[in-house]
Amino acid sequence: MTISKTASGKAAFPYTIEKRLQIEYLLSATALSQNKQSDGSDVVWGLTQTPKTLPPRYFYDDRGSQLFEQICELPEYYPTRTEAAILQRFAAEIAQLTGACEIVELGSGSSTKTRILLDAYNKLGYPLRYVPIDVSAGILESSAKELLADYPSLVVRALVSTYELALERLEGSRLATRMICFLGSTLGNLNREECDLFLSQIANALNVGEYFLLGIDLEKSEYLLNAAYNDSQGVTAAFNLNMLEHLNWRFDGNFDPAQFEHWAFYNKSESQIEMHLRSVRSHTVQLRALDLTVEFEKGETIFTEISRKFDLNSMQKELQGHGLVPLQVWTDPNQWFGVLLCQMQKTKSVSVTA
Ligand code: AVJ
Repeated sequence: MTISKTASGKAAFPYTIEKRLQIEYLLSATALSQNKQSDGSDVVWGLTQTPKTLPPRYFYDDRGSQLFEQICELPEYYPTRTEAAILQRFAAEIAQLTGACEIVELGSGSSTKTRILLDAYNKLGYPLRYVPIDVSAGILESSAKELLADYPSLVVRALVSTYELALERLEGSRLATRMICFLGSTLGNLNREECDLFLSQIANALNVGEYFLLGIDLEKSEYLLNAAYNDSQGVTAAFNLNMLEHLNWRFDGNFDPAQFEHWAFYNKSESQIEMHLRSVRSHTVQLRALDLTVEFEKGETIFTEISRKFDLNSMQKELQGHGLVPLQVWTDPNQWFGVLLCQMQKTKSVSVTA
């Protein structure tokens, strides 16, 4: 097909989908060998700790991402639909506040909520530029293609990457004012220290005046929280157990998921859901690619995830401390979930560590 040119010589729309899509694989085989984060050293470390632990990002192989999509539809799992309703209601306001911008999304998954934002920017006639970042290549590719088919003027530059790598890679290059979106309360997976480091990385990847859109799950009744992570259909259990299959595949292992059970509860004093896998009997597991043999006692656990529940006021202070100034905070009538739009302040604050 021919591409029409504008007076400035720049190509104008429509482009074919291929021309509007660029995918970079920062987790390809070659990238992996240079990348300490993905060589399995974190798995070896976690499985040799007491108690044993595994990083939550190993939930998300292609099947894990599909199971997570299913979790989002569960009657007990309120966060996704609550956040979507907040975005639905306030996306126009978000677009008005930021003006035209390049939307960078960390942990984009199937990009369902992104459509709400894209629609709002589209309505104001802003150019649509989307940079989804996810560790799951399959879901990233298929959702990017669906978006391109539905938004004829959209340009997508997808990164198959962890957040850390992507934020490093992003730092300099930008096509427009940047808005980094971190939705779905994925921030809840990070402990206080990791959260602090992560927010510094966000601040670093932003120029003065650019934006950070954050969705966080809020503290609420223990009953609702426990139900959301112990659904009656057992999808969350399958999601938790799938991490073992993922490790088998990635590191040539022989985990038998039938030897483990899902265990999740709300730790009120820490304001966090904790998810574990509990070994139902004593047995041994091998991960050949990591040269690792792991012994499990009956009842022994692997800590697979924390999901922190936040307080809106403390979060605003924390963001502010990183130079990310909250411009506007939105929530739902029950105050179950919060969405914050922050702007990188005029002079980057220099963090002083004692
Ligand atoms: C994607 C991290 C936000 O913590 O609620 C859902 C993951 N784990 N059910 C969450 C999850 C179990 C989810 N996050």
